Amino acid sequence: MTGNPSEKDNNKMRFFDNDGYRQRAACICVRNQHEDEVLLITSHRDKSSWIFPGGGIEPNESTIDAAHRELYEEAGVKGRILRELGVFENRERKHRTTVFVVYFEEEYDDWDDKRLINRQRHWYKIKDAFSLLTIYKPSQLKFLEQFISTSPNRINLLHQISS
Ligand code: O81
Ligand code: MG
Repeated sequence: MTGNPSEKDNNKMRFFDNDGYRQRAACICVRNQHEDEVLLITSHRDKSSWIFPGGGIEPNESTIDAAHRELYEEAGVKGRILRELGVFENRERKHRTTVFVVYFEEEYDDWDDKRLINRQRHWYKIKDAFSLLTIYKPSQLKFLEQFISTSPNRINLLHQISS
């Protein structure tokens, strides 16, 4: 991706389902095998708001490729997909997001959205990510809830959330 933020928006190619829902892919990127830290990025609208990396699937792009691309463009991170968490529908905004759990492999100091819109990234403990999404992006909280309830480490994660 090149150009400024407005070019980014103008160049956006969107891919819709037959019923008019925009298709998205997103990543819950975990930092270690305990799966107790996840990667969040700042919102393009509000730099104090935190969200999961993700975005629209482009025509002729697989859902998995879109997940890798968005993670790299928005967060400057590469990883390997561990599992598909599910497809999450947002009826209000009319989009569906396929969410993948991704194991962190590499991070870069310079990435597209940092250059274009000064997007930031940060690793958060599950409890803190839960609090931030509750405040800033309730529509993505259900990604994290599903992640917690299906993680191999769910007993510890549930304990962290409730403590
Ligand atoms: O670009 C969200 C964007 C924004 C979303 C959507 C996200 O202009 P878009 O529709 O592509 O923007 O809007 P809705 O209405 O589709 O949900 O949410 P909102 O609440 O700000 O309108 O902005 P953010 O979550 O950052 O506040 O995410 P972005 O940070 O990546 O721009 O775009 P997207 O992730 O679906 O698409 P792309 O491909 O990443
Ligand atoms: Mg996005």
